Amino acid sequence: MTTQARSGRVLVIIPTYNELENLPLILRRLRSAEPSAHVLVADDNSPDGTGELADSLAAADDHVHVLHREGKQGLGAAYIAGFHWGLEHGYDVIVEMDADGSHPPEQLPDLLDRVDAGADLAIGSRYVAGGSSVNWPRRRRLLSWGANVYVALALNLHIKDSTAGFRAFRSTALEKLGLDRVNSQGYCFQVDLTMRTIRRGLRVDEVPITFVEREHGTSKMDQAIVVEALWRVTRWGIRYRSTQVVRQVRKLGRTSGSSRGDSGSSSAGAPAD
Ligand SMILES: Nc1nc2c(ncn2[C@@H]2O[C@H](COP(=O)(O)OP(=O)(O)O)[C@@H](O)[C@H]2O)c(=O)[nH]1
Ligand SMILES: [Mg+2]
Repeated sequence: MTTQARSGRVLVIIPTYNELENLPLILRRLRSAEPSAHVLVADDNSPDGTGELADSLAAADDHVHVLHREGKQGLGAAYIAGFHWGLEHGYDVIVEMDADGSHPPEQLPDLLDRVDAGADLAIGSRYVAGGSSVNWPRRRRLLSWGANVYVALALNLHIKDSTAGFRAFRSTALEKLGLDRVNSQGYCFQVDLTMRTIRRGLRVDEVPITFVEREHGTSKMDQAIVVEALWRVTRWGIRYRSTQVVRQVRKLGRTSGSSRGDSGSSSAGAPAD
């Protein structure tokens, strides 16, 4: 594990909504685990004053920046705004990390090492050998497991933890994903970006991490987030499977040497947007 000699400038985006107790703790850990990395706190006008606290922490540390957003618009929207900020400011690697300590900053160097070794996206995974989750309620474990099984069946991504939110993107990869067309608001945002990265033929590596349930504050996961994930993944799955069928039919048409001049047209082959 190294924290030196990164091949580029690193920005860690931390989205926050009511994370007053957690923010100073996570920033301290992050700054010591990867001292050269910069941090962008993307706060959605948290009623508990997390945004103001972020401002005062940023005033005392030139590696910390704050993006204030008008109101709660979901994790996906906060990350998209953060990605644009990071790309505009010339960072080479952009990281997603929760504020609540579930993503141990001490394991960030492992993700960055993998990007340095050539990955376009390094995912901190609970479900590869060596990965785990600690203190997670049974209900959340089941939800996470079910979501990953459903995504695997619907989208065929060959990723063990496609919903994971601790991840490092190479900026050149992010620029290819069509960020302006990402509409996922809640946590299916993670699946959306995993799918886009894979469908564009980019390299995705999974790195084992230990996910630790938060000790302070409360989760923002709610039923609407689960419903959004379900309908979006189902829609992507139907589109992916129908594209496959059309491709297969075309292939069969070609190999059977048909001379009937197949004039049918279809939209098969379009990348998942
Ligand atoms: N800016 C912003 N951050 C959010 C929003 N929803 C969740 N977050 C942050 O995203 C991270 C993960 O959320 P959390 O509630 O811990 O989700 P859980 O781990 O799935 O229970 C935390 O840092 C939250 O503060 C949102 O709508 N806007
Ligand atoms: Mg959490």
